[in-house]
Amino acid sequence: MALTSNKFVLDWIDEMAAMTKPDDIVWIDGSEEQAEALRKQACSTGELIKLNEELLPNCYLHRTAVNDVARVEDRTFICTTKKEDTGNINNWMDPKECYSKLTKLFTGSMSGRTMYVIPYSMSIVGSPFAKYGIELTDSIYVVLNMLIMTRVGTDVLEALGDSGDFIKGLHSKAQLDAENRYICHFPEDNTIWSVNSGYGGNVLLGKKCFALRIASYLGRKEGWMAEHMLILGVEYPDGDTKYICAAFPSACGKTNLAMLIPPEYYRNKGYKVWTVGDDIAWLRVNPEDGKLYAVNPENGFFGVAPGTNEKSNPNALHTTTKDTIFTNVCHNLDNNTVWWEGLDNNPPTNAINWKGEVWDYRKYDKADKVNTSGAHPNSRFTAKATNCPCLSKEFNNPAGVPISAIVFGGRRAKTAPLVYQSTSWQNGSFVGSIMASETTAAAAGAVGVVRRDPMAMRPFVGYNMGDYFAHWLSMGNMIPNPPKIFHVNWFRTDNEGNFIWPGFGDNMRVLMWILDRCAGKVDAEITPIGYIPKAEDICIEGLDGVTIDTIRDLLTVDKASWLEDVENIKSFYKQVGDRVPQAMYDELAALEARLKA
Ligand code: OXD
Ligand code: MN
Repeated sequence: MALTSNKFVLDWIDEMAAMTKPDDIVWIDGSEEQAEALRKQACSTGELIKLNEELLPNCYLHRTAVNDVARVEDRTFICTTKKEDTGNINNWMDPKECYSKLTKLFTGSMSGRTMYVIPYSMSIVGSPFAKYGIELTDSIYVVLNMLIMTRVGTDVLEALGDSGDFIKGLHSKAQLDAENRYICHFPEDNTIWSVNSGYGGNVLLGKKCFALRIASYLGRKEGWMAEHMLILGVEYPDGDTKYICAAFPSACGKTNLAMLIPPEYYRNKGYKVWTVGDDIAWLRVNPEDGKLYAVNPENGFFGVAPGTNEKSNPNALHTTTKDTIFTNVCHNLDNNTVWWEGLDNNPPTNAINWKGEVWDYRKYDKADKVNTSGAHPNSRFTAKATNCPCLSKEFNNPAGVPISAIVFGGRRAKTAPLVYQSTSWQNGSFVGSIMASETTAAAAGAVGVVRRDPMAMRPFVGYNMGDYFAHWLSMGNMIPNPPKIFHVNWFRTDNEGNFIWPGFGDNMRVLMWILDRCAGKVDAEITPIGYIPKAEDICIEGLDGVTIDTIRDLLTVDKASWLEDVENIKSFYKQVGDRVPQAMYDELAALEARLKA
C-alpha cells in the first residue's frame, strides 16, 4: 500500500511501473521488521549470505557480478539540454536521446520482480540542509544498503508533504549487461536513471549520483556547496573542538583520516578526533556568524575494505563488527566470517574469493590482484555511522559544524610538499582546481600519469567544471568568515619509492599546524606556492625515524617540477574549456611568475 497521497510521487511511480512492469510494488517504511524480512528473503535466494552471528552479529556478505565491481565513469552521463552546461570533463548525452535509449532498457526490466520504493533523506529529516529523494529499485541489496547509508522511512514522506521537490531515482539491475550499463543524471529534471549495474557507487543513488552530482548542481543554483570531503573534529584538552573538511581523490585514505587515532603524544595530553563524515560534505553559510557550516548528508560508511586493519583504521574495523553488509570480500568458511588483503597476516585456508570460487591464498600475486586476491581491491563494507566509536556528537546536529579549514590533498611522489596554505579564498580555490594524483606503476616503480582531479570532484561535478570553479570563487564573496584553505600530500617518496611521511594517525601533526594557522598561533614562510610551515613547527615528538631534516625535506618546493606542473595545468584548463574563470588563469599566471622570479 502506498505510504503517501502525494500526487507527484504517485504519478511518477505509476509512470515508472508502467515502463518497468514489476510484478509487485513494496514501500520501504524504515522499520526494523521490514528490513529483517528482506534480509531473510535475500538469504533464501543467495543474494546475501548470513555471517557468524556471534562474531559478526547482523552482518551479511554479498557478491556482485564479476564485471560489475566499481563505478563506471565512462558510462556515467550528465544530460543537460545544452551540451556546454555539462562541459568537456563530464560525458554528455542529450536528455531526450538518453531517456529514449534508457526507456528501451528499462521497459519490462522489472517483470517477474518486485519494485521497492525507498523514500530517503540526505541529511537530517526536516533540517535546513535536508534534501529528499525516492529511489525505485528491483534490488533488495540496494534497499538494505540505502537503509544503512541514508535516512529512510515514512517521516521522509511526511516531511515532503504534497511537494514535488524530491529527486526521482530509478534503478534496475535489468540483465547486469555491461554493454548497456548507464548511470545518467538529468539535473534539470531532478532525475537519476541507473540501469544494468548492482555495484554500490552506481546504484545507491543517494550517494555519488544525488549527494554529489545532482546536489552540486542544486548547490550552484541555490548558493551552497556539495563536496567530496570528509569532516572531522579535533577536540582540544580544554574541550574546544575545531572542524576540518578535507577532499582527496578516491582511494587516498579519506575514511582513515576521518577516523584517525591521535598519536600517543597527543592522546596523553587529552586530544581527541571525532568523525562527522568520511566522503561527502554539504556546506552552507550560517547567516548568524558568517561561517561555513558542514553536514555529512549520509548516515553510514561505504568504505573500501582492503587495507583496513587494527593499525590503519581500528575505528572503521570496529564499526564493521555488527550490522554491516560486506560486498566482494573473501568468505572464510572455517568460521563463517570475512577477510580481505591487509586485514592481518592470516589469510583463511578454507575460503571462497570475491568471485565465489574456492580460493588458494598461496597463489596471490600482487601484480594481478583482481584475479588472485581473496577480496576484490574495491571490495566494500556498508556500516552504520552510529556504530562508529569515534562518531562526533554533532553528527546529528541539524545546523552542522563550523569549518575552520578546508584541506585538499593528492597523491604526489615529488611535487607537492607535506602541507602548504593558500593565501586567500581565491588562491585556495585555485589550489583546489589544480589538485592531482599520480598512480605508481608498482612493478616498475615508475611514476605514473598525473590525473588532475579538481577538488577531488572530477567524477562528481554535475555540471560544467568551469562553472564549478566560478561557483567556488563566488562562494568566497558569500562567506564573511571563510575557512582557510590548505593542501597536503602524505605520499612523497624517496628515491627508492618509499613513502617518507608515516601517515595514518601521524597526519594529526599536520592537522595541528593547520589549526594553529587558523587560530593565528603560528608563523609560516612564504614560498611561490603559498605558506609552508617552519620545520620546527611540525611536532615530531614521539615520532620514530623522522627528524627535523626529514620535515625540511618534506617541505621543499622544487621549482622545476612545479613549472612542469604549470604546463600540465594549462593543458588541463584548456580541456575544461572556455568557462574557466579569468581569475583562475590570473592565479596560474601569478604562480608561474613567482616560480620563475
Ligand atoms: C567512493 C569513491 O566510493 O570516491 O567513495 O569512489
Ligand atoms: Mn568517495
